[in-house]
Amino acid sequence: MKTAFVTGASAGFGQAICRRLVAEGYRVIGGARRMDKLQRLEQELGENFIALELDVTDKASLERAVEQIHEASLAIDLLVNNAGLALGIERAQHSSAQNWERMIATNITGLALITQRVLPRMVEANSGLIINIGSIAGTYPYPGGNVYGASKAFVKQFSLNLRADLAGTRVRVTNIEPGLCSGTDFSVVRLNGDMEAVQALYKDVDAIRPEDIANTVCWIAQQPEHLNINSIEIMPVAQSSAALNVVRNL
Ligand code: NDP
Ligand code: 8X3
Repeated sequence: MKTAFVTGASAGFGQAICRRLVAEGYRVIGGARRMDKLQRLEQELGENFIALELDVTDKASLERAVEQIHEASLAIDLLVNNAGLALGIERAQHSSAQNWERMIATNITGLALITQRVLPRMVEANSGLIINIGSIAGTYPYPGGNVYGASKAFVKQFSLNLRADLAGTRVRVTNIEPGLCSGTDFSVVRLNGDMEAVQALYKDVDAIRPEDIANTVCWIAQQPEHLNINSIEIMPVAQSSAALNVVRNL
């Protein structure tokens, strides 16, 4: 039986990915801070789901989680680095330093350190797949994207650089870059619980659903071992690029 470790398993994409991977026959370790949510998922999914308390911004929590996995002699075949968040949509000049620090700690430092702890055993086994959850915000700038988008640009480049370091091994790395997705807590967190703003964002838009991302993870994991899917960018049909902004009479 293959083992997957999914970070950010208590909501949104992470929860959908856990459900899908268990259905595909994986043993899944799901990490997040909210244990009540993970325990509910454990009740739903049964013995092939293991809830693991994890705060990727807390080095002690991260070390404890990785130790628990090693002590249980679980070799991770698939790591899904999904835990992440955006905080605020203000322009840089009006944003909060605290929000910036938390996004960097979660989306960059947390993701890099989890990878750093899991990778050596994958290399030793000469097998394994890392799927990072990036974002279209790592490629396309938009007002208010500032540090969030930059953190996802880190995920994009980190994924490519990992591939360079892993040359000569069979360990694979993919970056999934989704666009607008509804049905997760992402915008509730980003907009600080302003449900009117959340509803306005998704109004009359047929956005990506968490199950679409779970399907994508599953498809990547099913590819033959001689293939590496470097990146996948996904948008809802309803989302597309806009023209560059021009300000007149500046
Ligand atoms: P959700 O808010 O629904 O889920 C985020 C998950 O990350 C939760 O399980 C949360 O768990 C976990 N998390 C947050 N901070 C930490 C932390 N410090 N330690 C451990 N876990 C943490 O959002 P989504 O499912 O939408 O987002 C998942 C990923 O997808 C993120 O990386 C996001 O940037 C990315 N993404 C989302 C898009 C969208 O439109 N929804 C589009 C593109 C990318 P807990 O709070 O219990 O710790
Ligand atoms: C989330 C997608 O477009 O809201 O990463 O930044 S977007």
